[in-house]
Amino acid sequence: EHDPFAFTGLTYDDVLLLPEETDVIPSEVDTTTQLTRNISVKVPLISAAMDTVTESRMAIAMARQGGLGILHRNLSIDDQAAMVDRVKRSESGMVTNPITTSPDATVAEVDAVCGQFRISGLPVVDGAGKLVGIISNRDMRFVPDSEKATTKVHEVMTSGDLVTGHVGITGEEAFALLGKHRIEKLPLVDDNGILTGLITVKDFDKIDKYPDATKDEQGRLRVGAAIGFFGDAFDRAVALRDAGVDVLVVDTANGQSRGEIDMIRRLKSDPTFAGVDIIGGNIATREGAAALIEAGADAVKVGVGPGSICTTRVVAGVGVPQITAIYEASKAARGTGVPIIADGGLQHSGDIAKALVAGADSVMLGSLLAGTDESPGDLIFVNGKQFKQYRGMGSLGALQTRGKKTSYSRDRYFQADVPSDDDLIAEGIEGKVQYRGTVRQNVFQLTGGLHQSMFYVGARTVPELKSRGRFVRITPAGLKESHPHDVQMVVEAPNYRK
Ligand code: RVP
Repeated sequence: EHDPFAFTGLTYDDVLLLPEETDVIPSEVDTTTQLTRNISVKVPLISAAMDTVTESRMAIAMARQGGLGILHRNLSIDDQAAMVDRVKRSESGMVTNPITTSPDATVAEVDAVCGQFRISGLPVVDGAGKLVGIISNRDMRFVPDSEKATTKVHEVMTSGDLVTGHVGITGEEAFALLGKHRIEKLPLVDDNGILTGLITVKDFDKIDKYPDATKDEQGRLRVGAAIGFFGDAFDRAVALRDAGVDVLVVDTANGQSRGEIDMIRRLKSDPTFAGVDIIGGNIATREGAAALIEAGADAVKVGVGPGSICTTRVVAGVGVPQITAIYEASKAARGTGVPIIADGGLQHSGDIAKALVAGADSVMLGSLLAGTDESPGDLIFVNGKQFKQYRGMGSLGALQTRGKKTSYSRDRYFQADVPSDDDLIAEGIEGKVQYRGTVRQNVFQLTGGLHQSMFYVGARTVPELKSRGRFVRITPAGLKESHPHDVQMVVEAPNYRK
């Protein structure tokens, strides 16, 4: 029987977690959780695939802090693949396929490459791939700017007495060699002197500095990237896979659509994608989640309309308040081993635990990260206050083609066939959010809030939180009481904003 008023939808502000008996303290909880079938993260936070949130800088910062970044898809295939490459090269036990230069390249060229990848030097190889030297900032420092375009690498590189390691060297041996010779880079070579890898001292520093980092088997940071289903979407998936992406998100505004389901099926049945987990989304019902799981998704992303910049619920009148959407989707996922990602609508750290108790395994954040240093775009000053731009991927700005060849965001809203910018129907807005410092500071406050939630609920682990957590439904009066009231804030709190 078709019942048009099936149930009531609740969202974050409609519920609170009940305090429970506890013998847990916040500092000893473990927030490790399953992101997809095959990938776990120590921090359940994912940055949104939006062009004002996640490019390579954000993805690197999120993975270092123990979460993950999903690179947006409103750019060319080549540009997006290059971002994957930048993240995968950013930090590792060893770079297996290091960027190199040739003896005949110019110092200016090396400078440009180093700047682009934020590295301090390059191994120099001949045409056959044989290591002939190494060039670093130290070698280039005394070349005057005016001569950089004419000075050749072989004139300034270090080539005599090169310290190298042999392929298969252990981390400890490499670290000892770097220390003994007081050098920063150790090229690895095979018996014929062919360059096979590179170990840098920075990689060891970072292991100490980012103990929670989300890494692959080779010690490289993990990264995800969004794709669609329309046009050359499969070529995009192939390019991202070849660049080393760990996770692909088939990213549309209605995951329960033929185009998306077919794309997930195609990727899951292609053995060349066996090493890449596929996330499907977004859906907001039990049936939607079941459809994506049936298609083979390795995780299901939930959220139709909760996003801070989203107008789908008013433009189309469609959506499900997020706590109910998560809860419904989690019913379809139960027992399947497919994790749920709660995407959009989180405003405060307390919303993370609410999402997990409702049935999610991790959360995706847009507005809470858009104001950080690592998001794309410059600071905007308004009346002496600092802001950063933040816009929906369904906003007019993201959908229209003005000034570019095409918009890659249109098929997210199933408008790839719309002939002119004038005929677009936006489902998002363009705005700004307050500047809020580094990703590190913000992730620290967000996970800190989650630690407090877990203490109150008496949960040492995320699975314990999910099974122990219970909600109370609240009224608008209860919500008013939850926030600071009857007082004027005089000091800015690090984790509270109205
Ligand atoms: P929020 O964290 O509330 O800012 O929401 C971010 C989420 O909003 C994204 O991950 C995405 O699912 C959704 N989004 C992005 N663009 C739009 C839109 O234009 N409607 N919505």
